[in-house]
Amino acid sequence: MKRTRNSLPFRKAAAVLTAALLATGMAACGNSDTGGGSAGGDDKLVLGFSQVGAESGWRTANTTSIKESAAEAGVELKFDDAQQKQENQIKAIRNFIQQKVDVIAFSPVVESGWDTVLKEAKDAKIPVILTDRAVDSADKSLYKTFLGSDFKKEGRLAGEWLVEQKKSASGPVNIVELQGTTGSAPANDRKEGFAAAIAANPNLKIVASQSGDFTRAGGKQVMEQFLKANPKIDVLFAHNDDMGLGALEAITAAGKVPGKDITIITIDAVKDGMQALADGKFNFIAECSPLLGPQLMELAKKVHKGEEVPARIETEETTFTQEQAKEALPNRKY
Ligand code: GYE
Repeated sequence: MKRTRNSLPFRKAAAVLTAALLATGMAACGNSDTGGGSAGGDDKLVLGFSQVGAESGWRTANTTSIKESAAEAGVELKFDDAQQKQENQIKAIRNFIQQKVDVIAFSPVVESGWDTVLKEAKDAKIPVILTDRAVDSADKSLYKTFLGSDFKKEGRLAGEWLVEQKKSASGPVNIVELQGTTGSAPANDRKEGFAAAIAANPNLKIVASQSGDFTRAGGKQVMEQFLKANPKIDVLFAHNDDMGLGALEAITAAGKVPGKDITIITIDAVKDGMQALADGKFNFIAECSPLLGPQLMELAKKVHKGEEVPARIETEETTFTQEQAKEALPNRKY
């Protein structure tokens, strides 16, 4: 049968086509109404989050906190794990921009090199929140706010405790330092805060300092080298619990008693670290909280609505001795 404009099959096909066009048109409208991110027509906030990786107990607890809080807050989370590589984070952020998410949050693996991609987000009118780690961009308009810890203070608290412990030392106290990821805000700032505090006592000397990349394997490997190269190590300052835990193996293998022959100071206070402290293997921990999820969701909602938020929001933290760790352990959340 020949199809003319007025034949029934033609009219049916045209009707179906019109309905389909209308539906896509409406979906597209819905998108632009909510800033482009809420695919599917509902008005759920879409948050793109680029995580550093899964290098430590701290990071795993941080990821859990973010995922759980997103679900509780009714936020649609697009989560990407960058495996500790800046190029992967830049790729993830570009993907989020392309997908037109409502808000982008990320924990920058290193401090430098973000201006170009942050400018792309700004041009696309997608607000950015920094969580946990800072960037060194001079242009503060490239992000809305920073949520995280005062890493310099953590380093300072660790150093001040050591100064107090060693105040009656008559000879040199040799310190080795396991730094976090090279170029990261917590490695830079913890190093600086600790060095400033121990300057109070000229007997306290850092004899070796190297990155263990915030991992247990890195901590173990670098501590082995430290032990081989330095006959007398009195103190280990590790920028996180995981590197300290890795170093424990190297110290024991070298026939030394951790917590006694070598005083061990770390940062984070995750469960495994607190257990080592309670067991007398570590001597002191400066806390760094990974539970940033709930505050991040609140901030994401606010910046999406265009509300003003403080430029910097700092987490409240404390410190633990061995006795305090024993008390705190049963109620520790991470
Ligand atoms: O201390 C460490 C993690 O950026 C505060 O990263 C975070 C640090 C944390 O790998 O364990």
